[in-house]
Amino acid sequence: IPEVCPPKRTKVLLIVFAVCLVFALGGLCILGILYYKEEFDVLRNQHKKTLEKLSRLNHSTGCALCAVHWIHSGGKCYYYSTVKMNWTQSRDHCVTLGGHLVIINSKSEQDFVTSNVEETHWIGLNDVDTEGHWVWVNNQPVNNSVEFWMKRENEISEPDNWTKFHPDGEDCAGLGHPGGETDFWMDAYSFEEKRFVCEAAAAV
Ligand SMILES: *[C@@H]1O[C@H](CO)[C@@H](O)[C@H](O)[C@H]1NC(C)=O
Ligand SMILES: *[C@@H]1O[C@H](CO)[C@@H](O)[C@H](O)[C@H]1NC(C)=O
Ligand SMILES: *[C@@H]1O[C@H](CO)[C@@H](O)[C@H](O)[C@H]1NC(C)=O
Ligand SMILES: *[C@@H]1O[C@H](CO)[C@@H](O)[C@H](O)[C@H]1NC(C)=O
Ligand SMILES: [Ca+2]
Repeated sequence: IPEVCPPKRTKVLLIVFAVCLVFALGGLCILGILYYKEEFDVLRNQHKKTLEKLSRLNHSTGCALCAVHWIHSGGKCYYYSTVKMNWTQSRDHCVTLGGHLVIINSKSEQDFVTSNVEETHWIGLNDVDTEGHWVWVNNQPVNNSVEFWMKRENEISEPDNWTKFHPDGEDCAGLGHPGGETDFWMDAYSFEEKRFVCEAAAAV
């Protein structure tokens, strides 16, 4: 009687081959999963970074743009100088940069501007033209309900028009004074060299 079943050796080979195939497919599967997982992680990272960028933009600008080195706040751009100049040079330098010495119109603007300074800075306020009449660089007088002159308990408050070092007195305003706190306005000699804060409209 002829043998119809395949020989035993062939059977064994087939089984071994099948087992190998299963292992090979499994390996491929794992490689594929690892590969896609890596791709997925890269994509997920990119997505996360993009979201962060968007959120930063959202937060920092509310669709307003400031030039490089200028900081956005409340629809305006602010520039904190690293160089020191006297008041008139500071005023002119802000104009050269496309802005003006900072004009402080609210408590929140005062808080923002002072939050970024750690030493005395010029602001856009002086009484050069009329003694005792403080005007901003846009010729607007100081609003008496929005002023942040330094107050002293039992002594004269700012502006005190100190004449100790110069007989003309003090005609320009800055945040604080050299070596002192910077949260309030003080008058100072216009020829003093200080850092300064410029302000400009934000591009929308
Ligand atoms: C950006 O702001 C808009 C409106 O306030 C908000 O709907 C959106 O979710 C914000 N996007 C991000 C990425 O924070
Ligand atoms: C500041 O001091 C100068 C020099 O003494 C004086 O001419 C000027 O009137 C003073 N200004 C004020 C507002 O007191
Ligand atoms: C001064 O500031 C107050 C408070 O912000 C405001 O109500 C008032 O209109 C301002 N006055 C002038 C003349 O701008
Ligand atoms: C500021 O410095 C410039 C250049 O040195 C000078 O011409 C100007 O008179 C100075 N201004 C004051 C107020 O000292
Ligand atoms: Ca003073």
